Amino acid sequence: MGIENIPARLADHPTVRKVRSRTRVRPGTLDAAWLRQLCIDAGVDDVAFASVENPELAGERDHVEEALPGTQSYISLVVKMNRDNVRSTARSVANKEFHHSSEIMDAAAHRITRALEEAGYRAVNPSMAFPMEMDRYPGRIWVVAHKPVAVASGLGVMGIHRNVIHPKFVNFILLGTILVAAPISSYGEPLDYSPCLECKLCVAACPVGAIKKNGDFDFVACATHNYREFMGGFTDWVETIADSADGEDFRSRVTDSENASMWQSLSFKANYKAAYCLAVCPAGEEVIEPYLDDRKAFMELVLKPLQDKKETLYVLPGSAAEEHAVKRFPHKPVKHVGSGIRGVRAIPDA
Ligand code: B12
Ligand code: SF4
Repeated sequence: MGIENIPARLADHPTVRKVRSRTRVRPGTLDAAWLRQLCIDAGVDDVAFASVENPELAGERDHVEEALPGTQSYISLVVKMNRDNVRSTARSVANKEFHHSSEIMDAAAHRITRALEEAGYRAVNPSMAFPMEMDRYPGRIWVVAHKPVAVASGLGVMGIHRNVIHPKFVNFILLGTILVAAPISSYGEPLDYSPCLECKLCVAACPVGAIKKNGDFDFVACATHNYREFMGGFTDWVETIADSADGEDFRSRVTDSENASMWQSLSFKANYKAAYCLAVCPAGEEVIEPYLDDRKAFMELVLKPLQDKKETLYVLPGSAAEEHAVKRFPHKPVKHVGSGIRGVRAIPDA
């Protein structure tokens, strides 16, 4: 619309005069090579693109349209984590690695989004994980599901543990997605093989049996133990406070260590209790060599310390997770807890 088509009062405004006097650049198709370099320079380790039209991503479409009306493309991002930190039996070390890498991802995605905005494109960078849309909890709290986008873009394939395995960096990665309201000059293709070796080390490592040999995933078992200090686990802890007769009664239900750990989660960032499925995965070009050299030695070095670690396992009473924990890890004490989610045992529906 030319300046002659707007009301005189608006046309005379200094902002309008300034903007109308400069050459207008209309954002067109994003050049894939330029965009890739922009992402790498912003701090990610790998990047690929997918179209919203991709039938594999049909389930995401309404969600991303809500987040950024007019979304046309996904920019799928990978940030590497430091491997031995993730493998450490010290939870503080592994958790710091997850949290720090997640900050790198969010910062990089923010920088890329800023650059796109300055180039005239509409784009949003949903959080790599938390914070999420808790008004929808316990439904779909995430804005965009990063895993299917990464798979459709060709950055990796889901392994038995249902995490994306990158052909080089394996699962020592976090994922991010930027939504952009423009087409990209070329989109990725899914990999033509799965980097997963089907070695089942992830099955052997999970202390609550959440990962099944056939690739099924017991979401509740994982969330109850690993996410003891997040969402449902936190709600269950609060209910224990509410249900306790007095301080002494509360201390008989929750140990000092558990309370200190909850304080730490609330003060810094929430503690994951495991992630052992990722820690032990030997696949991928950057990781596989020690496993190929000596599989037994690899298991002694990486799997056994996590299996041997004495730690409390949180399970729903009578669950398959409890049965698995007692049978496979008799040296790890099992503690009965509630899920903190209505309708998922131990909390009645509202
Ligand atoms: C929900 C969620 C979880 C849930 C469910 C996991 C899952 N397999 O979906 C829980 C809390 C268990 C979880 C745990 C972990 N997660 Co998580 N999680 C997500 C989240 C927010 C969405 C996942 C998703 O897309 N699900 C839908 C479909 C695509 O996944 P799906 O596997 O096909 O289907 C599963 C879910 O539907 C789930 N499910 C079933 N019923 C219900 C009900 C509810 C209420 C929910 C929430 C889920 C759920 O079970 C299905 C079967 O696997 C993403 C972040 C994001 N915005 O994408 C991170 C993400 C998938 N998580 C990630 C990580 C690293 C982890 C942990 C290692 C965290 C940790 N440090 O311990 C563990 C690993 C557990 C595992 N083996 O999967 C990474 C994975 C990176 C990768 N290489 O693929 C992501 C992508 C975060 C990121 N930005 O990098 N996570
Ligand atoms: S640990 Fe083995 S089975 Fe599990 S995801 Fe990695 S390669 Fe696949």
